[in-house]
Amino acid sequence: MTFELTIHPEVEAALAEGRPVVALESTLITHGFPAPENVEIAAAIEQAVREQGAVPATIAVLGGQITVGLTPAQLEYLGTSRNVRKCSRRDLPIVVARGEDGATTVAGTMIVAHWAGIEVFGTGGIGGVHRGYPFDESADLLELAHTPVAVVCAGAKAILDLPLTMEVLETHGVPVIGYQTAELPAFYSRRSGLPVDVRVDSPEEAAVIIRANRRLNLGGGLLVTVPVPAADEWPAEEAQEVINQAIADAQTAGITGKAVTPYLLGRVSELSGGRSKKANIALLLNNARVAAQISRSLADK
Ligand code: PSU
Ligand code: MN
Repeated sequence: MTFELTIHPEVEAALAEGRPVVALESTLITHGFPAPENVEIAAAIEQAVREQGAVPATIAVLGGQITVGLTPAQLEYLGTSRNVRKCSRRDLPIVVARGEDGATTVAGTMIVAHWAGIEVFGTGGIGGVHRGYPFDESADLLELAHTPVAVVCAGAKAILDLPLTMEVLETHGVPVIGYQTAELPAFYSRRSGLPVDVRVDSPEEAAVIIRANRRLNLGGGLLVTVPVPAADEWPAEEAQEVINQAIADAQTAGITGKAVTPYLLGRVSELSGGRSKKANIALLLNNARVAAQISRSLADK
């Protein structure tokens, strides 16, 4: 299987030596933020991983080649190119067959990270069940059911139906771990009112559960949910109005399928005058740091 992968030498060396590696997704670069700041944000996320003593492995498909760990030039290319397919599980064979560029979602990144032997993946928020459209359920949730990677995130995006998302995670047997919280974070804001399955207070405590998941060979992933730092929080009461407006605009504009999430995130960013973006960037950097700390705990056995 691994014959399809191109692994950056630095990532390959770290994996071979059992040193900590953190997988990072690329959809947030191509579909989450506009150029050129997307490239700066991606570089800052990689830097945050490095500062905590782990090696970042940003995952994407370049010219049909599944790539683990990008060079700065590849990151720049991806962030500024206009023809990059948002790549979830179902898109992987298409981009590989056609030699296209693809930016991996949470689901796509989990698959490739697992192939490469990376156990920890840091991102912003996972996809989930869309509000008012309970059949629009992100493939991220199914991937969490099937692929043993720990996804460090700030919960599911607040544009989603969080209670239904939690129900689906429960159905699929995905443990939801609260990192220094007993409540599921709501992406831009710290609280959702929904309880997580277990609270941990340190990277070591998270690593113990990830190791148990590996030992039990349950086959699925885990979610480690980290609240946005308090200083950068966009309180739920304020966010709600903007989110409702963005959802209404998506309906009016007739946005469907995989375009829904990028549209909503972009619209929320516009309507909030940058308020959502500040929280989004802060939580991405914070999650990258926590993911790196957990991968370090996992590495020292
Ligand atoms: N969170 C962000 N920005 C993003 C995403 C999440 O802050 O761009 C992306 C992730 O890649 C996630 C995807 O996997 O949105 C979910 O898309 P969908 O709802 O179509 O499954
Ligand atoms: Mn969808």
